[in-house]
Amino acid sequence: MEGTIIKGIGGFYYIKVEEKIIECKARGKFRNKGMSPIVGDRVEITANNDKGTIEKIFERKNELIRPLVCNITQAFVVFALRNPNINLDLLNKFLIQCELKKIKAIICFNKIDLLENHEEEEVVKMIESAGYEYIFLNAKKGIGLDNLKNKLKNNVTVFCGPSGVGKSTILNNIVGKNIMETGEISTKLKRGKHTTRHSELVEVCGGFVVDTPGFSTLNLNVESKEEFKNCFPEFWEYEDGCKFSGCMHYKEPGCMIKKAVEDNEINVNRYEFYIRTLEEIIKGGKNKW
Ligand SMILES: Nc1nc2c(ncn2[C@@H]2O[C@H](COP(=O)(O)OP(=O)(O)O)[C@@H](O)[C@H]2O)c(=O)[nH]1
Ligand SMILES: [Mg+2]
Ligand SMILES: [Zn+2]
Repeated sequence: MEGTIIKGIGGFYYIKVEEKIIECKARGKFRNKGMSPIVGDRVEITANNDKGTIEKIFERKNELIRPLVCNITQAFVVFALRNPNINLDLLNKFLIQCELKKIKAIICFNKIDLLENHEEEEVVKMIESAGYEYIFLNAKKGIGLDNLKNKLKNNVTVFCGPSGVGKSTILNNIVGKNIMETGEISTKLKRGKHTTRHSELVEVCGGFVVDTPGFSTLNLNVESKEEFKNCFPEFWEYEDGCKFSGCMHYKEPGCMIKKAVEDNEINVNRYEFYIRTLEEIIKGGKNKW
C-alpha cells in the first residue's frame, strides 16, 4: 500500500492511506542509512489491520528544515500591508525561498481592513510583474478565506511569512480548530521563537496543510549566483535575448533584462532587489544572505 506520512511521534509514523490512518514503524535499514522518514513522505507500507511497517520511502520533491516536512507543493506567503508594515525585500526573500524549493507561491495580503489610500498598488504591481498569484484577506472577519480554501485541493500547503501578519489566524480558520496560538507581536517576542513542536499534515478541502508555519529562518543557502538568478521567473522569457550567454543581467552590455526594466516590463523594485542581493552574494564570496 502507498500513503503519506501525516504525523510522526516517538518512532511511530501515522500514514494516511486512502481513508484510513495506519500506525507504522520504520524498518531499521532507514535509520542505518541515515534517512529517517519525515512528515510529508510518500511511503510504501505493509500492514495488518491498523498497524504496519514502512518498507520504502519515495524520492522527495523537496524538504524544509523548520518545520521538518517534505513534498510541499504550495506556499501561502502571508504579509500584512500594515501592522506590521510590509517589507518588500523580505517578501522577495520568501519568494526566492519558494523558487529554490520548487514550491508554488501564492501571496496573501492580509489585514486589508487596515488599508488606506490605495497603498497596496505599488506592491501589487511588483507581484503582478513577477507573475505571482495573490489574494487579499481580512482573516479576522473571514474575508477571502474561501478563495484560499479553493486552492488546497491536491496540494500540500505550507504557510510562511513574518511574525504578526495573521498566519495563525488564517490557519485556525481554515483548519477549523485552534491549532495555533494567535497573539500580538509583543507577547510573541516575549515567549521566544524556537518552541519546538512536531508539525503535522492536516487534511482540509481535499489537500494537506502543514500546521506550523515554515521558512521561519531566512538564511537558506543558494549554491551559486546562477541559481539565485534562476529564482526570478520574470527573467525567463527575456534571457535568451541577452548578448552573452550566462549574462548575469548586471554590468553586461546587450542585456535584455536591463532593457525590459527600462521599458517597464520588469518591475524596477524586483530588479533592484536582485542587484542588491547579487552584489552581496558576489562580495560575500559566501552564498548566504
Ligand atoms: N486588523 C486585522 N488584524 C488581524 C487580521 N488577521 C489577524 N489579525 C491580528 O493580527 C495579530 C497577529 O495574528 P497572528 O495570527 O497571531 O499572526 P502570526 O504571527 O502571523 O501567526 C492578532 O492580534 C490577530 O488578531 C486582519 O485581517 N485584520
Ligand atoms: Mg502565529
Ligand atoms: Zn542579461
